[in-house]
Amino acid sequence: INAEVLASDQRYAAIAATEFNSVTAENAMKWESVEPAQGEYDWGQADELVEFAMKNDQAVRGHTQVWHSQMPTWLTAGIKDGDFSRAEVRAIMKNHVVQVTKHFKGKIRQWDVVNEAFNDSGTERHSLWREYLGKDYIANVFRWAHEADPEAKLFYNDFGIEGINPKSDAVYDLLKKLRAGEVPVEGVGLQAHLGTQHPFPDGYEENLKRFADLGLEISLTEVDVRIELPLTSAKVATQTSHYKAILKGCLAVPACNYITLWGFDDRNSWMPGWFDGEGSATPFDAKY
Ligand code: 9MR
Repeated sequence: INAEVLASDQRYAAIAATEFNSVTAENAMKWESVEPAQGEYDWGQADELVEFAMKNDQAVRGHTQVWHSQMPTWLTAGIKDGDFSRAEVRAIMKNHVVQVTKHFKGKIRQWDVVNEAFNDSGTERHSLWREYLGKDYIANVFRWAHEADPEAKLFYNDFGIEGINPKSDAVYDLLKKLRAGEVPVEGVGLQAHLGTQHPFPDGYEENLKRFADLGLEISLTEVDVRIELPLTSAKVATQTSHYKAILKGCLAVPACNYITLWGFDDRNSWMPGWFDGEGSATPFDAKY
């Protein structure tokens, strides 16, 4: 859910209120949104979304705490300028995870805590976090979040890990290791940003099963299926088939029990802004 659109567009709000039993903030819970200046929190939009969800009897999925993108400038610029020591960066990170988790304690039952920590090749992404906090940062983040709200289910979330490939192998290995070390991670989020110009991810159901066998819950967290415009009936048929396949595989594996669309309409989807000439990715068109 895009918080600005929710506040300004009645038709959008009406669909959001009636068609879904769970909502996720597209941007409103990200670090740059909630802590725009160091120590100064702005929960406004995020809280409005939570209220909206409560009013409509919906769950709220938390997205996202630790990511290399959409970090506040005070932090990225500060790190770049050498304003913070390694220990300070660690303390800032811990504080962020604790504040955000606590703020929504009891309201958010599932959190995409760590987002996109791997490259497509399966190597670790060289984010600031990896660089400043060292190899253990992911495990620590889950521990901090769990301490702040022991009831929330904590997820690792990434894109391109729907099928079996080097990246999903790497995520699998990480989660296996974390589970064996009793790190409180309970689920994996497969974003599932698909496109009709690509074949459906290879080994999808097998991949779901191997994560399930680790004792993890699986969520599809950001589903959309983009099309290279203009639309043709063949492309739309492929889109239908991708949507069906992603849903069917999830329904076939009991541990896969949560599906979130990354936007529900082509009017407000992130898609056209990011992929030039592509769109029509969501169930509702630009006229809702
Ligand atoms: O949809 C989000 C868009 O409005 C933001 O500008 C963008 C910034 O990177 O993030 C988009 O959401 C991303 C999500 O948080 C994580 N997975 C990829 C999503 C699409 O880029």
